[in-house]
Amino acid sequence: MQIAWAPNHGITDSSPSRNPFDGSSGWTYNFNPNVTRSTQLIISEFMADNGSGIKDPLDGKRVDWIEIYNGGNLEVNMAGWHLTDDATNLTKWTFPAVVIPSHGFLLVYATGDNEPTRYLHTNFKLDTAGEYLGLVDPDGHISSEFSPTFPAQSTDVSYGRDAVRFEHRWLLCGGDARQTEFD
Ligand SMILES: [Ca+2]
Ligand SMILES: [Ca+2]
Repeated sequence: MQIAWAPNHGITDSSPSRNPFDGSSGWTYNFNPNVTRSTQLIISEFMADNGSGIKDPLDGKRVDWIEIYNGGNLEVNMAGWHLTDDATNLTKWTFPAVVIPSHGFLLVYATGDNEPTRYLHTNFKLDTAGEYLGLVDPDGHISSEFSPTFPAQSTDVSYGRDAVRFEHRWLLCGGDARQTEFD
């Protein structure tokens, strides 16, 4: 593994003189790959009442869907991450090994099927009346959630966060979710 530091990293030690980190052998560091991923993945958008939007590629039905956004600078392998609609069961559905690139999106179909083939299908659906929705990392930490519930949803209007400002917003039409396929 190679590690590099930005020229203007601003890292210092904790002494009063704040000696700048130079990467030389006089320093030690610990690399924790879990620090960034747990805070940079969000549920960016979802659809709980799909009347005329994205179709399930397996059977052509219009289904609930959830979009995940990786706001970090590293790709994330989702193996072992979870999505859940139950705050008392944070490991309800587990992702297979699928990679989301840095600043990439992944679309998950919330069909209740847990379809194990080509596309991602959760074992739960989204309640139009509103319910809990969470994204949980392999260590059980909540990375993104709508708590205690997301608000009641309208047909063909998706709900989500601005991927830059992380604010909740209603997203008209909803059909612009970035559809992602994987093999
Ligand atoms: Ca639904
Ligand atoms: Ca549900």
